[in-house]
Amino acid sequence: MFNIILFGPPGSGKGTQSQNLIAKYGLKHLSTGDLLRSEIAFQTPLGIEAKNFMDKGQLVPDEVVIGMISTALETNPDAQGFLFDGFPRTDAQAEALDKLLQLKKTSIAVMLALDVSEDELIKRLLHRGQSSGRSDDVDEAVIRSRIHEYENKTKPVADYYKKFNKVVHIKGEGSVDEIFNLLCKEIDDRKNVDD
Ligand code: B4P
Repeated sequence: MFNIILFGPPGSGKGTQSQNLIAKYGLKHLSTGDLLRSEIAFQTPLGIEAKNFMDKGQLVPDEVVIGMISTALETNPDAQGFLFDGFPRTDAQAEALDKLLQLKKTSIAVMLALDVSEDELIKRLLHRGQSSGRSDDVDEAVIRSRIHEYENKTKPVADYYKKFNKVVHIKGEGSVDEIFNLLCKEIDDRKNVDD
């Protein structure tokens, strides 16, 4: 099994690059943002609770997202590997993920961290907000709250994986294809060792 975390601030290209990466490597894509938006669309109790946090640009409570990931891992026993997109976003989520993967006798191979400037993030998200229908992309104040949450709670998660020498920083500005090629090179280097 080969498991990757795609890491970075909101708007750094995680969702965009995930689509290309899962197509190339046959990994199961687990995006907590997508899972939460699906719960919201079906108006489940979990979705109604999560929407309150997401609309303010805040992180959803750890127990909610950890439960969702745990279920997703259980329901995909035959996956060749997982691409985690937008998860883990706190130290508690990272520790929970390690335990869940240990139960499956596997671990994270690499955390690929996309680096993008704050001005570029805001520009991208406001642009997406014009067409995405995502309420958290429309208001610049909400976007700034998301970036603030990232700086305070999510960025330190990279330190957790640095202890195990698993973090690689990738320049997340440039064309989608250029960034994709940089990501693939890092994955191929590690996959060849793993195979
Ligand atoms: P997510 O759904 O994870 O969304 P995101 O981080 O805002 O965006 P992403 O990074 O995937 O978008 P992308 O850059 O691809 O989270 C939404 C919310 O859900 C969070 O704020 C939080 O409330 C909640 N949540 C999710 N996971 C959670 C967790 N684990 N714990 C707690 N709460 C959680 O795309 C952005 C735009 O950039 C797109 O329009 C794209 O086209 C464009 N773009 C991409 N690459 C580009 C490039 N190279 N050049 C120019 N534009 C580019």
